[in-house]
Amino acid sequence: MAQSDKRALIAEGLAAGDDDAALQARLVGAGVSAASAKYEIDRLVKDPMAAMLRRQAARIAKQRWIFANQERLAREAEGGFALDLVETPAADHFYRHYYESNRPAKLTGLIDHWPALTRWSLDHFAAVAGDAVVEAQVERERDPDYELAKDDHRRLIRFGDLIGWLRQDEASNDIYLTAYNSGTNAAALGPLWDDLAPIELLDTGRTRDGFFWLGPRGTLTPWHHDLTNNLLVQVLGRKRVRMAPPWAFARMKNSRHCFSDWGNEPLPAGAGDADTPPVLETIIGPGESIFLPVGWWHQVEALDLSASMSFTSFRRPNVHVEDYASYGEIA
Ligand SMILES: O=C(O)CCC(=O)C(=O)O
Repeated sequence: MAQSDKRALIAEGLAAGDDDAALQARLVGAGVSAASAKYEIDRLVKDPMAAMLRRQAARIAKQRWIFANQERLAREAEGGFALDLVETPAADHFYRHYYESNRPAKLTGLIDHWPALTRWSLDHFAAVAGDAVVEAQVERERDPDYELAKDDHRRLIRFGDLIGWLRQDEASNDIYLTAYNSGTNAAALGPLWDDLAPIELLDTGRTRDGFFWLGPRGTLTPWHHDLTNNLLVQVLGRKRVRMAPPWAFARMKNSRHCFSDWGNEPLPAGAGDADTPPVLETIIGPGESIFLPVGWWHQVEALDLSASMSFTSFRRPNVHVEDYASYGEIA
């Protein structure tokens, strides 16, 4: 085995927290002779990089213990590890028990006053903005990384053409008008704001501060976490939402940015195990919302033709993204 390969194995072992015996087993297991493995390991005593890697591995192990405590406490909570349903939450209750506690919840009664609940339909969208040109995400099915590569999938299309395609009522993940397109679509879809009204739980001074989602049955937003707290509000059709807690980080296979290698895997609701995270699952229908706390992993699937809004305009700064990179984004 080349010296550089041996060094790579040693680095991998040190980063994983191997002690000398485990390092020896790792090297011998990969085909290095016992004598050569011992020679390499003995040299590590004088290697400052090895010492630093060992210290970092110990710190990460300690962080795992902190996460494990959070998991234990979440399971010991009244009702166990479960998703609360809160009907018409009072703001102080919501901020104390969910927003500030970093706990998700399914919320009802937030948008009962929205005209959109009775108005929104494909006919309505065609009537108010059918001739507008909008941006949507397209050709998603040909690309397993369609979310990570979302800039490559942006296209301008006539809103009326998108609506015509949605009228075929085919299940598809190929086309989806998402929050990511909101900047481009602000003017074109401006008339839709006449169908909405302020949500009491949010900062009601921030008008037109929300994101529109429209797609067929079958759209899939893969497992990821947001960099803000997020309120997903369902207006038309149903969506299945699966969520996994931040303390399940090690089981979430986070290899790039805020995405998980679990992708579109329908991880089962329940306690999880050594390899899979605990998962909360619910379905939100018209008038229902889900609070997605910052750092919580989620995956969303449209079960019907679906229109939703999402909001980040809470009565708190919600600025977690600002220092994200300084904590070392996974790239
Ligand atoms: O509704 C969807 O498809 C995805 C929503 C979501 O992931 C979000 O708002 O962060």
